[in-house]
Amino acid sequence: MARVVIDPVTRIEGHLRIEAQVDGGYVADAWSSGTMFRGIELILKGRDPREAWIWAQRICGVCTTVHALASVRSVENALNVEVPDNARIVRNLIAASQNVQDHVIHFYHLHALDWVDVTSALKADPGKTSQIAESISPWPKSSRNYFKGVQDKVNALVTRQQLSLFTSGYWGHPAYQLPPEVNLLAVAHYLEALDFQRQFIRIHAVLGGKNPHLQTYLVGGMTTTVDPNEPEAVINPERIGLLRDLVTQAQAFVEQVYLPDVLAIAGFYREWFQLGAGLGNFLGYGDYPAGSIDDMSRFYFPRGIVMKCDLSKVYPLDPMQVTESVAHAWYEYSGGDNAPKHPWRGETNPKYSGPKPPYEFLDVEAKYSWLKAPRYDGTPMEVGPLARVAIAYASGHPQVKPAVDATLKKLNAPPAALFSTLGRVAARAIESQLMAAQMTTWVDQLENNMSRGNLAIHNGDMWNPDSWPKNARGAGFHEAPRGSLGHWVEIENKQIKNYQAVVPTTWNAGPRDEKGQRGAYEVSLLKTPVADPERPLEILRTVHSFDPCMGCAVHVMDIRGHSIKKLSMV
Ligand code: NFE
Ligand code: MG
Repeated sequence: MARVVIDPVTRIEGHLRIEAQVDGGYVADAWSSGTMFRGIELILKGRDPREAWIWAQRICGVCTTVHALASVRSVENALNVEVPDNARIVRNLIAASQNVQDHVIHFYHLHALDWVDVTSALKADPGKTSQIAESISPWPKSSRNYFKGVQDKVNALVTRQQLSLFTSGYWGHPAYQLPPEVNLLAVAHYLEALDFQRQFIRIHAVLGGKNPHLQTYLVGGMTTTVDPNEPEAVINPERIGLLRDLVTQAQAFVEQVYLPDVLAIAGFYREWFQLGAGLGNFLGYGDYPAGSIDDMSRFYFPRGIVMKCDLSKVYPLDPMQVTESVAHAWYEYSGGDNAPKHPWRGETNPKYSGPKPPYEFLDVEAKYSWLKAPRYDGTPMEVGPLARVAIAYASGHPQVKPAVDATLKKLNAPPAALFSTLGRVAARAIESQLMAAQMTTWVDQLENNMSRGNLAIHNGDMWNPDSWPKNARGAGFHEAPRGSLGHWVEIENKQIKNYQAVVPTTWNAGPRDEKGQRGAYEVSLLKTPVADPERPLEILRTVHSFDPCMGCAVHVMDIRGHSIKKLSMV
């Protein structure tokens, strides 16, 4: 029996500690802890709600823009403001490109090395890699010489001991199962994906002025001027052409590189379609409006709940059922830590109580994380690409259902296989494919509006605070790359009285609640095989399959101590 401590978990954003009890080669119990406090909800208090998005956006630099969007939506909801159609479209394009870029980075740069052994790629026959590449995709960079060049490049890095990009991996671990040729294919695409994501996110530079942390939001719309006759306008025919080019490149990369790689790699790890299922309960606020934000029936991703992995039914979602528990989090609530609070009554009162001497492990019987524990109707839920895909699939979504069925067919797997570690990986790739395709529709809509003379991008009706009610409150929702994001704002006398963000990674990586119910990571790790407790690669596979972002999750110190084994990965 061993207590495995992974702290810090790397190849994520932020500071995550996982403790797992490993008995007889399997995880018997697990605890997830965010080890850093930030306090952005407190920083927002007393500010002008029109500038909330600028501060809220600093919750994260990875999903950079998502908090800006949730924030302006919460204030628009409070002040009852509609945004013009062009602002809706620009926001959809910004969010969808964030989603695609984030998923590509996650698969290649944050997660692939859990499945891909870089050192094995050096033993590959580049000619065979070329044959494999050409058998699964029309992607042009697939010749023997190309893969030989990649192999030589990696070999030179190894010889010169410049492997920093790939250092401290568990190379040679028995759980790696790809043949050398597939490892080489993945390493080549790891490097190509670096270039792709850098090029593609120019979309944010166009529509947001910069990336990360876009600058073009406004409560009531956007500042991205639309004018077909104005070369200085942000959106004009030339820019529409650039957007179209970038979207076309994204479609090609996702369909010809990302998705085929996911399928190829998954084929060698089929047992991971049975591992890491987790809670089986999924929540999605839904997003990507086709009209008014209040017309949820026309969202691209529908709002809803799937329970117990049952894809035959989607339950309605009522945001009033969202609460956060601090029974095991380093906060205190007026009214007692065992009484969860809805975000409109939410409080952020940090109270660090640390682990107990000798500081070896988290004090899991008491408080052990800076993340609160979000719950829906008292039940822990998973959020993220798998939740969105499962809810849309169960709703019979006209694009999502065929895309999921096609992928499952290629994998020769039933829909139940989605509920797994690899199911999360596959859902993220499917979602990227769908989003890249949908972006062309939004570029078309923007062009149509522009050519018909519909140039409105901002609604200034509420810009004078004297027109606001004395008291108002609102909620803004967004489906961020890692899942369902909610911002709740209370406005009094033109200032923010209270601001609460309940964030995707808080849902997934949160600790136990007052009833002792585990969070999504904690459940998904149960029964994970661990071949070597000194190198717990399998635990990282499942944790990384959620794409953790702790900066987001804590938004709101390191535990110093000693453990049986401290482990870190690149
Ligand atoms: Ni910091 Fe984030 C996303 C949000 S995750 S990455 O996606 O919101 O909690
Ligand atoms: Mg919060």
